[in-house]
Amino acid sequence: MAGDDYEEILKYYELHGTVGTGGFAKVKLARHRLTGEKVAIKIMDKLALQDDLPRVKLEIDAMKDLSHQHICRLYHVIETPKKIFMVLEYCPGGELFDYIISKDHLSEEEARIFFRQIVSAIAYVHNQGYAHRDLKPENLLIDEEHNLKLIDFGLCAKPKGGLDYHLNTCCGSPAYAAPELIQGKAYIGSEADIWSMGVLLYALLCGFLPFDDDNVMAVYRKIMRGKYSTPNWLSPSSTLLLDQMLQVDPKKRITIQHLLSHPWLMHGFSDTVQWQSKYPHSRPDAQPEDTGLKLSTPVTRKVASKKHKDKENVETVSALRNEMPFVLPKTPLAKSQIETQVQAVPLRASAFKESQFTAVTPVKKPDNRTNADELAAAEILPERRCQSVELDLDLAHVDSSQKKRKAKIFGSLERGLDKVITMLTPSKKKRCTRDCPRKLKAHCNITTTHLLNPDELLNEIIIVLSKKHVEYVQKGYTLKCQTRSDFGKVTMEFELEVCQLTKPEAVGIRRQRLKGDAWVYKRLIEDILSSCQVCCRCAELPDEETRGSEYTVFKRMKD
Ligand code: 6BJ
Repeated sequence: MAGDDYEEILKYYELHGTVGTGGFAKVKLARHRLTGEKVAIKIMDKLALQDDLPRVKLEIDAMKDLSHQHICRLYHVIETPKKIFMVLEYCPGGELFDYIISKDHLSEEEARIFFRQIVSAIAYVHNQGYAHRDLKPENLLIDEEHNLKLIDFGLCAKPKGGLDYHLNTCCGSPAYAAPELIQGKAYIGSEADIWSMGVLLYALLCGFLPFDDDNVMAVYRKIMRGKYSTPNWLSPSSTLLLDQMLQVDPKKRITIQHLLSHPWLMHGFSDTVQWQSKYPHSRPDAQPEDTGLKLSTPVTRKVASKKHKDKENVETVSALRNEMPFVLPKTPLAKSQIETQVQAVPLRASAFKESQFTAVTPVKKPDNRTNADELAAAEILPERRCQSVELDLDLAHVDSSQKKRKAKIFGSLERGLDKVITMLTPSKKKRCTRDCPRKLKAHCNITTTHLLNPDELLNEIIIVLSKKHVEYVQKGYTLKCQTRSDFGKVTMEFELEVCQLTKPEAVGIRRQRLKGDAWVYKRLIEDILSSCQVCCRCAELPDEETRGSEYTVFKRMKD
């Protein structure tokens, strides 16, 4: 029973809205019942995981091993017969990707602040003997203090003989992949990470990718040539640093040690990048005593199907930690030590054309939002109906004093009663129907409009979605959208929510990518927003340079 799988997690956490879905995982916001601490919970279905289960174990082991101010913390793991729950540090600022696109691109100063944090995290990761192998702005989240936290260690590698051992698995996102990796050559994980960091820095400074195309093979060809253009706003020192990172020959590429004190990273700073962990030393077996949660619960394995192995290395690593930076053995390759599994490179979805958006969506009048309407829409998309049962409403519906009270009440109750309340909570939430837009604060995921009438905007968006054959299900002022490939596979999921902004008083659109390629999503959202007639002013503004024009919708609607 699904309930059994959630029973354990619900003992400790109140679950809220979904903020991300992947192939086999979804991320929900949650709150620790006793401490009130907000967390994000990655929920994975073991059956759906199948061959990817080892990747999850790898991610858990890596996150247990890594404890750093710029790496998302793993507080708690719960395993049930069917699910794995990873309780993770809460990063309400969302993805660095969304932050970049909301600003077009970052100033050199702001990019430097973020990039120093990225270098710090990666220097630490490499020093611990790991390579991340999927560095991209979607895998960097912004926390409450506007600091970056690296996530998603599902593709990381820790070669047994140290990081100088070659790897063979081709993984990560094509646009960020190093030339040696896409050529299928054996490669050094740390060198490949430096290349991805170069692509990442380019995205921070430019707002678009250095090697991009609708066709994945063309992306690969561009990467292998290593030629890219730079917009005129880049300073010579930024261009030089990018050139040092984006060297096709990995041996000519700058190393992480050199990055720590590179003039570009030092500019305006008196210190080199501090990469050592500022957190107290690690949890030997991820017993979460020092997890940051004031009141925590032990790692729970209701049914421990397999015991974690690979404990031999952990001690050695702890002994090396912070003491022997980057001194890793340079031993020749043994065949048995080369990873042989070659993973299929995930296809980048940017080749989507409008014509590929197939299924037609139920169009509903926004001023006539009834339960019957929702059901009708859900019937057309049955999988959405299932999902909407799980998509419980977020905490914003509850005022903060109520939230605090709730946490307190839960804290003082016995376990049994606690469970009863847990079971009652969802149905109570379901009663909340929204007949006015939520009041939200301006945020990088919110586009401000000049409009004052939310219904007019909602109507307009619905018309545009239908024209573009984007499927949606309406839930009050939220449109849960998805696109599909010609084969019916869901390629992208995102939410658009018409909201009321207070300062300045205006109607806004909150957007949230749940699934799919971030850059494809960006183009689609820009297309949708610029197609809204009520915002037609945006489209009439003079074009900037070819590249820039693509990215101005967000900004123009704000101006
Ligand atoms: C991870 C995801 C960690 O408030 C929010 C907060 C989004 C936290 C957020 C706005 C919002 C509010 C309500 C409803 C919808 N986090 N925090 C994957 N791996 C490790 C950590 C995370 C994800 C997070 C995201 N959003 N949206």
